[in-house]
Amino acid sequence: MTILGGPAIDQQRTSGEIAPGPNSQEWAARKAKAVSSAIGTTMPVYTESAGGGVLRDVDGNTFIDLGSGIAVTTIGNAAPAVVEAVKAQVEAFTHTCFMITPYGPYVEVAELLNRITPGDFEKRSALFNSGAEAVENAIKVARAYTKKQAVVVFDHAYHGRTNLTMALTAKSMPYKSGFGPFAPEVYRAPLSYPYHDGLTGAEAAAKAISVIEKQVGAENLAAILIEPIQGEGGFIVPAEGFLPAIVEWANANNVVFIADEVQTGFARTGALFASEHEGIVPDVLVTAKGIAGGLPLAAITGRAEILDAPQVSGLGGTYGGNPLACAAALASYDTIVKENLVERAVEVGDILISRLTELQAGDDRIGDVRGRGAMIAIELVKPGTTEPDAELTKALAAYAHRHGVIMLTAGTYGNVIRFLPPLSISDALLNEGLDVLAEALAATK
Ligand code: PLZ
Repeated sequence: MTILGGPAIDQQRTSGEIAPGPNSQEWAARKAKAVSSAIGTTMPVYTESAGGGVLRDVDGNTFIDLGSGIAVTTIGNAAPAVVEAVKAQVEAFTHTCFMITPYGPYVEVAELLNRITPGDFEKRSALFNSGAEAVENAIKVARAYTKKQAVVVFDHAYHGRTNLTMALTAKSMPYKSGFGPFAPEVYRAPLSYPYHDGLTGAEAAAKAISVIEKQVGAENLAAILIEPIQGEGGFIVPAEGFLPAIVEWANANNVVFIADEVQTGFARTGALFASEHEGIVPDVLVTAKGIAGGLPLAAITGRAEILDAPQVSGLGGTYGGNPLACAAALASYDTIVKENLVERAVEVGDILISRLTELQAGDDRIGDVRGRGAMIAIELVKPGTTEPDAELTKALAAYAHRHGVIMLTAGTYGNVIRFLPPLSISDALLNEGLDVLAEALAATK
């Protein structure tokens, strides 16, 4: 592993209990006066630098990063190739607006996405700034192409915080509550959730398709939008066969199948895209987060006839495909290839799964261990049941935070801890982070 990058940080965690130091406290006080209180923070410490799976705060405390800034810094923080590419681009020009005087890196990113996403048909791409913006645009092209309006999404889905994507997102608190009215023509179908529904993929798909046919009707349906592995919903991997059956139904009914790979994309799951695990080929695939090593970039990529369906100038935006973000994306993909990061994600996943199943064997509060590659979660339940235990989940995350490990929660019921470390993390640091989880479990027994 040669991509550690970032400023020179001791590759270790500050030992003992960490209380936010004076510098972080001072920033927190300024935040309270300057920043909308609606913007929450998971941890009370302010970042000074990060790299190689370690983050250092402004008081010199160091933390093991098991969250990658929510699946963004997959190739590591301040990865050298990204830093170099962005430096060169920022010195050449920062912005012209691709819709006014275009530039090559945007076209190169589109060519790259068309080449590396599943499906060997003619493709087109369009670039945006955030996952939510890209999801919105995926719906726009699906509606323009099919001349239909309805969109089907699934239980536990997360697709963003803009008006349309709030409607697509399942969970009310904190994402939607008080922010309605929401966009119309959005319908929700049951997801395959093996730990809770006990259904095979085929059975769960039949249930979802029946809801779609009875409550929406293919003749009204523009698109089915799904995360191949749900992110915020709790790293839910549908039972085998569920996704292929949904794709097959969509293909047979002139419905655009959109995969939201914002969280799963770019090597995270032990494949470049999670769609590959079951060989599904989305009509449109949405990417963001891990695409550009931390710079804001998002994309939709799909069948040429669908992406070309809207009128000329029907899609766009001032910053979409910003040259700095495009330069970062090209360098980031190079790093994924050169450092064999798809394979690294599989290795990271093997460590996570074996350590977590070992913990599960001695602890009946860990109901489920699931995920793929470096996208693994545990679901915490009341012993002997499948009833969610959000209190325990909160206590475990808080223990980890106090002991120098950045650990994220997820799930509709707030009872999932998810592990999505940067792939630049060492095995030793990853294991140390998991040791802290083991300590936290022991401390809460
Ligand atoms: N689709 C699958 O995971 C973003 C959001 C965290 P943006 N997930 C993290 C939060 O609390 O805001 C996400 C996702 C999937 C879409 C999005 C939205 O991507 O870049 O945050 O807009």
